Amino acid sequence: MLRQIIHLDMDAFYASIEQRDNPSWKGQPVIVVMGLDAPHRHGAVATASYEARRFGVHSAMSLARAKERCPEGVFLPVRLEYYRQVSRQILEIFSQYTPLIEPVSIDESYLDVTENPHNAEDIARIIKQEIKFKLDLTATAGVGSNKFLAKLASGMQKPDGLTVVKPEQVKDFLRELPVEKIIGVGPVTKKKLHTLGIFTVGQLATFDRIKLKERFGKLGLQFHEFANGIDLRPVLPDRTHVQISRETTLGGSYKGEIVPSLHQILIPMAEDIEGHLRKEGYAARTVTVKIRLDNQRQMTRSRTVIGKVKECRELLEIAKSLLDKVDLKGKRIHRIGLSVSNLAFMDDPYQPQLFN
Ligand code: DCP
Ligand code: MG
Repeated sequence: MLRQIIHLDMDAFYASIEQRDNPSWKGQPVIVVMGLDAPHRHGAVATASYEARRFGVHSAMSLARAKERCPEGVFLPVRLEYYRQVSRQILEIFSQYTPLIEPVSIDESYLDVTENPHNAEDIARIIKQEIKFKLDLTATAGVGSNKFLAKLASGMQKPDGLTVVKPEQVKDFLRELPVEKIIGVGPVTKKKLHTLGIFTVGQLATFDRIKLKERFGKLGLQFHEFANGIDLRPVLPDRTHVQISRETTLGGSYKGEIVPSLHQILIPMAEDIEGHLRKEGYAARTVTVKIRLDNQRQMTRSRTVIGKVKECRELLEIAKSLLDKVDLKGKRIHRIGLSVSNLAFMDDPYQPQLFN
């Protein structure tokens, strides 16, 4: 089935947030700088509002250069924690339309809306409106049948744009683009492709696959697929921040001496967590045991493993070894909790059907 993918990227993200919060800066060249408040360090531009870009100021430029180009600019320090909060608010809006959200940076995500009965263009438009209405910020969206096309589309009209690439338009859309638009084609590969007479994506698309493979190995085949608008990469929801936890209250009746019985208490929690992980197709990398004592003091012990944990038995083993490290003698235990975090796909990440 043809997929429906939306790529969303916020416009001049940090600068737009600052302009929103300080309306007197709207329409002004705002330049958000990393290291602005640390004068001994060399500041670098994190981003510039579109007004500032007209002066030639852009991300990664040195502060000194930005001041040269735009002396009248409003220079502000980065407030990363705050921007992260806004980023989470944006993800919350997305989550009303699909659970398949893959954030790729603080202001950029892929959404797979194939299962949503509405068409992707309408969803993208509504999401943009909602971001404007609720957060007073603008986003640019691209819609296509895969990630590669959706991202290219969103790059076409910025800011506040919406570009849709319909299946019948893919060929025309790609044909004249420079070959470096292909994922994985950096300056070196670009030169090599140029020596083969390949300057545009259209030329790459019709180039002999076998020759590309000889020249670039497997990557060559990948380039050829992208050039023909094929990209099978699934939208992978980021679950690394999610935690699955179970807790139980012991009411202070448990004394730490009875650690073996604490192990017993962990069993149903571990079983529960195992079931939850299996259902969602995830395994965990981090296991945490939390103990709250009578006097409200809390102890937490975690272990992150190199492999992945998914079975009750493994979970319990780690939990027990964590418990053994805590000195509970003579202490009254009020609550105990077991949780897993740092989630990853249980098997091959190329198995989106795990979600359906
Ligand atoms: N960022 C940064 N340093 C960089 C690039 C970006 O700190 N070298 C930060 C600031 C940006 C945010 O990441 O606001 C998002 O990056 P984008 O590349 O999406 O840039 P903007 O959202 O600022 O602008 P655009 O409208 O081009 O997306
Ligand atoms: Mg952006």
